[in-house]
Amino acid sequence: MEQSNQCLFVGIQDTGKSSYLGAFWAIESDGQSGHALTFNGLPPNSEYLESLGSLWLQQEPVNRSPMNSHEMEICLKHRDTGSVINLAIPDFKGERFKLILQNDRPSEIDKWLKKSNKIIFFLPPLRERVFNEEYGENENQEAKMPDKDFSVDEIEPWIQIVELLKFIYEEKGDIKIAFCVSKWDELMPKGLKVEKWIEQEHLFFYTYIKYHYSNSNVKFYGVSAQGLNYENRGDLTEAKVSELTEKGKRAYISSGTDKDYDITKPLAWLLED
Ligand SMILES: Nc1nc2c(ncn2[C@@H]2O[C@H](COP(=O)(O)OP(=O)(O)O)[C@@H](O)[C@H]2O)c(=O)[nH]1
Ligand SMILES: [Mg+2]
Repeated sequence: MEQSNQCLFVGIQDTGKSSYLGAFWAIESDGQSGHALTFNGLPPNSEYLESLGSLWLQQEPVNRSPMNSHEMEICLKHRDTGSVINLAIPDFKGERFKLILQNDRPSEIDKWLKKSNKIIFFLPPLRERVFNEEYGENENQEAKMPDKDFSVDEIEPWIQIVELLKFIYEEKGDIKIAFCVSKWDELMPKGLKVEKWIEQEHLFFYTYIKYHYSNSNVKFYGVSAQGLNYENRGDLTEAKVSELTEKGKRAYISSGTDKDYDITKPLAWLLED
């Protein structure tokens, strides 16, 4: 029997997952975009998606509000072929994935992973150096023994990412993964292909992928869900961005320097055989 398409939505904190889902909801939920995938019925309990969508429309960042977010599943359909993919979102905060890195195994991740045969994996655009600065690694800290208060947040994000990918590989082997580097609007000026950027900046991660996954199972996408950096707008005034939003030319997917306003493309690729 042919296995149905079950995709797991993966990413550590701050990799643009909620922003992508907000844009996705705002752009795709009325079914009028003409993009490759469309909702195959709207999910129940869509209040959280709804609220992420209105933040996106209002050009407001997603704050880490304590609003209850729970696991959910959305079903998408290919507009041309009619084939269907279920997207499982274990939680919106990325907390579940953190538990894996602490050698915990949240039962719902086990459950979703078992069912899944495709992965959409969000990555941050920043280099390690920037994270080091954020976490104050260069401050005058005494060497500490690991203690029971050890927090996953102290691990370099790109090490967390490799650990997470290892965990997935050990469970699922060489399956199809769409890697999505968020905030691509900030990296596009570099003029690099997304894959080239990964290779240059994150060689350890890139090598892991090349060694464990077949080329045809992996694709790299740049994603700009917001279409801009709200804190550094340049000439993208609020009015200009509203205009782009209305025209469907704000959020985009990129392979490097191009813009494809169909943000369903990574999932559409996962859906292909
Ligand atoms: N420049 C830019 N910033 C973004 C984009 N998407 C998200 N961000 C910012 O990245 C941060 C983390 O995004 P969020 O969606 O909350 O990540 P999550 O923790 O993975 O859900 C927020 O400050 C967002 O405003 C984007 O497309 N472009
Ligand atoms: Mg989030």
